[in-house]
Amino acid sequence: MLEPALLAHGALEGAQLPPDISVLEIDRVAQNVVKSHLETCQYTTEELKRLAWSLYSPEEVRALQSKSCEAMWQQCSLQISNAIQYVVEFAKRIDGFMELCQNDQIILLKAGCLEVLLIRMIRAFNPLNNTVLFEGKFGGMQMFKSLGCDDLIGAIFELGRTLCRLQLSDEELALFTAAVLLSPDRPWLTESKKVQKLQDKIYVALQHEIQKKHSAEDKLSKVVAQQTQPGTICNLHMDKLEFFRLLHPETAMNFPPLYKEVFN
Ligand code: MHQ
Repeated sequence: MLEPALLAHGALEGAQLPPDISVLEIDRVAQNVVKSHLETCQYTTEELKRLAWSLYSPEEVRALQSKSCEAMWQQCSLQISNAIQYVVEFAKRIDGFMELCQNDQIILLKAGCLEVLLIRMIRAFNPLNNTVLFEGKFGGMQMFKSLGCDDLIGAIFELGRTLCRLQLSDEELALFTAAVLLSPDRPWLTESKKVQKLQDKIYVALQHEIQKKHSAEDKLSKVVAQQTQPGTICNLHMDKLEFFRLLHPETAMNFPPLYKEVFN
């Protein structure tokens, strides 16, 4: 028989609010998280719609492909580092995050920012032609050939396609990425109970948001199931980075400070 306590605490089970969380509080959490997301999402939906038309020409793609591996890593790490700054700002604006001890803030950001970035990517990913925004224009995965990480890039594009199929709204994306950031199971957290409480509220808010628009489908479980995939990609990225560091220590030394701090 199933343990009743386990059922009651499963993030995916039922829509009941824990007795100490009011509907009002959940609304406040949702509003804060969505506002924080919209203020820090780097590109507005309108901007992205306009940009979707500017594709790299075959010549431009060839030029990217003929770059050295080092130059391309440098360029990518700069873009990622920029985007991470927005994720950090997003975290800081989530109610409760800044009240965590600094140690835990750093642990959550280090562990979660690439995952959040990869989930945010769906806003800048076009599943119709399999292109992603890179330095102001959209291009396919061939763009990144000179990195020599076809498996990593393939996994990232695959994730883009899978997540796009969920057709998440900005509200859902905001709450989902906040829940990923506030994962209480990150190693070395000192106040994981506090993080758990914040994440619980966000999950309840996400559940409400999903119920608003979608007639009782199991979208939440699909959304939550995706959480493992970005994690796998993050490990793959760490492997590639480690390997790259061995081959090109000088270039790796000159990576943007934020990128180094997050991934060292
Ligand atoms: C953000 C905007 C944004 C900015 C940068 C790890 C490695 C060496 C290569 C985009 C990965 C290459 C990234 C730049 C490639 C998959 C990376 C390089 C949403 C995410 C997005 C679009 C990043 C997506 C992943 C990109 C293209 O708001």
